[in-house]
Amino acid sequence: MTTRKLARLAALALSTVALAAAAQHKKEGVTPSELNYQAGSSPLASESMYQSTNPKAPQMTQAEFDRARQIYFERCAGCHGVLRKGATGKPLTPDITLAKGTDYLKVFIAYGSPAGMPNWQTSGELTEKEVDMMARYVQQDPPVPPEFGLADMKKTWKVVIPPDQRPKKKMNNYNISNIFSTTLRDAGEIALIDGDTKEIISIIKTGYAVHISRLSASGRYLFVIGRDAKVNMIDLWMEKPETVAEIRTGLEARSVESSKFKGFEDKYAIAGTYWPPQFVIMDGDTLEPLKIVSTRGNVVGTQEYHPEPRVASIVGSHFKPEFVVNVKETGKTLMVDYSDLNALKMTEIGSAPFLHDGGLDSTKRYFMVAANNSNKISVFDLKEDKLAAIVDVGKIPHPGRGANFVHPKFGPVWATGHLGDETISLIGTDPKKNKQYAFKEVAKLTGPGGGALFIKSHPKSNHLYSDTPLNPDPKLSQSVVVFDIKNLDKGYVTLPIAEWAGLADDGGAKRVVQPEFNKAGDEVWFSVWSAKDKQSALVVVDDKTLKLKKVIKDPRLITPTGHFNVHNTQNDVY
Ligand code: DHE
Repeated sequence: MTTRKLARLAALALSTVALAAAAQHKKEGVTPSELNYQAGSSPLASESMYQSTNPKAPQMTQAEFDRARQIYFERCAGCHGVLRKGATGKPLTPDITLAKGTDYLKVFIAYGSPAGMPNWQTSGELTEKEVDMMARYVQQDPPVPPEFGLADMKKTWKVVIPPDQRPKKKMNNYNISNIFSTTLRDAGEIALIDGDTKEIISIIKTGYAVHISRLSASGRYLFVIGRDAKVNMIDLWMEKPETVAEIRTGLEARSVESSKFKGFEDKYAIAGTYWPPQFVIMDGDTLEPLKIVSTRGNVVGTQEYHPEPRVASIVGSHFKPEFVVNVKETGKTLMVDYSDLNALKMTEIGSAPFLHDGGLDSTKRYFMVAANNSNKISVFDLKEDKLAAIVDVGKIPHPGRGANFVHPKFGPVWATGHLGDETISLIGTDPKKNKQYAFKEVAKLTGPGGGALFIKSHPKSNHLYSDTPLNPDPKLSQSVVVFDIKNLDKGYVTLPIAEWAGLADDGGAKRVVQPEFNKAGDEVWFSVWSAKDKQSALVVVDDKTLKLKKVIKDPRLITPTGHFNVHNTQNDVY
């Protein structure tokens, strides 16, 4: 038998294994949407990169290489890492991939694996030709994107309106503490919406695929970060709020925050980047970059060196002049003391790899962060700068910032939903009066299914809301569930939010995403998120009656996802 025939037979045998694996995969409930959530598009695709050639790798034309690189950064880098050294997905460096060979790799790319690799070809996402190209591409040396240092940042830094030319007092009649900043993801914009009148105040251009908004301690400045690491600083005191400073802090990012400790209000801003793996502390009035710190280092536990540990969530401590910076792949949380930037002190606390999103407990003393692919919540004491606990929860916790409420039996708890299962974990957060429940998973509620991203409550509300936008069943992805905090055993009621939006029947996904309260805590806002060429909307629900209060529709509301109420974001109310 020729070597070619043998290879074909081997590939066939492998494909049968992979198909069985894919079936098993389904049984385990890993859905394509969960996988695609991690495999979001990276703006690095359009950066020029250094490329070396590996004589042992299979041949590729320059055009094939460029296209494969683009596909890699759009589909694969989120899990396998920019340098292909592995993140939540396996490493794909040539020492591993060359040994496996093109036929073997093609099968895995085409059919996926039970460990979480999507079935790119059988799902129709990639053609057979593209799969072949990707199998050859991952055997080449990984192209390396450039670093992004102080000089690069300064080149992009613009103070549009200098501090001395900005208003000395609020110049508009908006109730700015009840404004919502809504992410218009694929438009690269945010919508500022008046929470009282529900009218759009303005649409502001921001970075590419804008991700989150955060507020300065005073509530005057709004910071918005795009996936391309562009930060916009918007002055809410202006007659018509606008960008007063902007900067690019790297090539890819997700997090921005500002200093909240007494005496340092509005003094500093911070942005964490996915690439390069670093964070930068900036002047809180102008965004001038002041201090850059790399997060490259060793993974907790194995102590192996990781060349690209991404900066995930960041919170400003209310207990010390510190930023709490969560480094994803190394599983380290850095308490960064900003009281003296020249003699920067950092307390590094290891917990578990894959730190992602999280929020504070109701006293703001404890920070709870999902180590998502470790199925754990790490709890940090921000007063003592100590790890308080690591709590086992369900599959792939995804809290957003989580939800705080007082449980009738367990006292104050913080809650998270999960991407990988239908449970909602409640963790006790009161070591003073409810010590026996503190930092333990005290209860599991049953939600409608996996694919949950955000959960929310409010000190004035008796309800707990959980979305499931990534559930493959449209009935679930287009609705939210609500629990009565005083009667959790009764289970949930379902609100058909997308149906209430009354959108055109245009085939849009209409995913219902991210509950967010207004300042008073008597209304909850949701995005109904469809593709950029389809109609989307915002839906406002009356928290007391759970009835529809208002649908906000406007052709400018393109791909709304997250929304951030000024008061609640400024004061960490959730
Ligand atoms: Fe997010 C928060 C990263 C996909 C909407 N997202 C965060 C944070 C991180 C992160 C690190 C925490 C920031 C902080 O608190 O400082 N998100 C990522 C990804 O890496 C990922 C998985 C893939 C990607 O390519 O970006 C991803 N995120 C999404 C989405 O697909 C969502 C649903 C829609 C969108 O707009 O892109 C989405 N992420 C959000 C929102 C928050 C967020 C709304 C803020 C939650 C909050 O309440 O503060």
